[in-house]
Amino acid sequence: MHENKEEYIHIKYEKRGLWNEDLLVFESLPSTNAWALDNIDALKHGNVVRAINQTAGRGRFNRIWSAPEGCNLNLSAIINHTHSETPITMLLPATAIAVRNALKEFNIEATLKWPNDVMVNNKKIAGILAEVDPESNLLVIGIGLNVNIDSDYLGNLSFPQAATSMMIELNNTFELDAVCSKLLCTLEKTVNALYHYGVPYISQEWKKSDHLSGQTLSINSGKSIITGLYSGMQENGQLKITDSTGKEHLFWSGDVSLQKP
Ligand code: BT5
Repeated sequence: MHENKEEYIHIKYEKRGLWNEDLLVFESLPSTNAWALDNIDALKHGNVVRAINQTAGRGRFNRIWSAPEGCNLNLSAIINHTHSETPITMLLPATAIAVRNALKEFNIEATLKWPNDVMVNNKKIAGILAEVDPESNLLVIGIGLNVNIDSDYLGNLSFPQAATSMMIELNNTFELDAVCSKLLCTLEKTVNALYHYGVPYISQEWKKSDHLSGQTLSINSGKSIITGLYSGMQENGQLKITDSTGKEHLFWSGDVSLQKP
């Protein structure tokens, strides 16, 4: 393990990760994704790293993922995708579908906003960060799910996109371990389904709750901002939009904002 192993001692070590592999629970880590990537040599397919308190959670493009102590689910799942012919990029939508399915079990209906947001009532409830270790090719899929964050906390952060939590939606607090178990169960099922049925399974499930369906949107890819009509998620995970001249544009990543009708 990496030199920081002495610094962060895991508090639980259970066989309840994906496919019954180890789940490592830490009292506190800066970032579960960063820890997993730093210690990737000691991890394998199906391991899950969870932090009760995540002090420097990160989003895409090194943005900050905020979570007050002990309120949220912060975890990273390790997937070895090297033996599959399905595009690795499909693990990201598969994970979003798994989060949606877990929320459904708590009576919360969510929609999926390409590429990595899970939304409830037009507010972000979860974000996903997928990173690949370049040497082992292991995929680290980080999930941040707002469970017991209250609206005062979220309001003070004033994110560009409105945010919510399970507690705000149902006016109820949730036991984090129960939410974690449910989520790992739906994640395992969804990844199994991807490997068994292939990409069509993910496309079909995505369409059932596609947040962008029928919308005009702008996508900022970092290099350009293009506005157009949403034309679906492709079978490799890319987003397609059609601009006002009829030209089609494909994106691997970017920030999507909806245009007001
Ligand atoms: C994401 O990035 O949404 C990916 C978040 C992944 C977090 C997990 S937690 C476990 C694992 N370990 C990590 O270190 N990370 C992963 P992005 O699409 O770039 O969105 C980030 C933006 O979401 C921020 O710039 C804020 O505007 C907003 N944001 C931050 N915290 C939030 C929260 N708790 N709820 C809703 N929005 C939030």
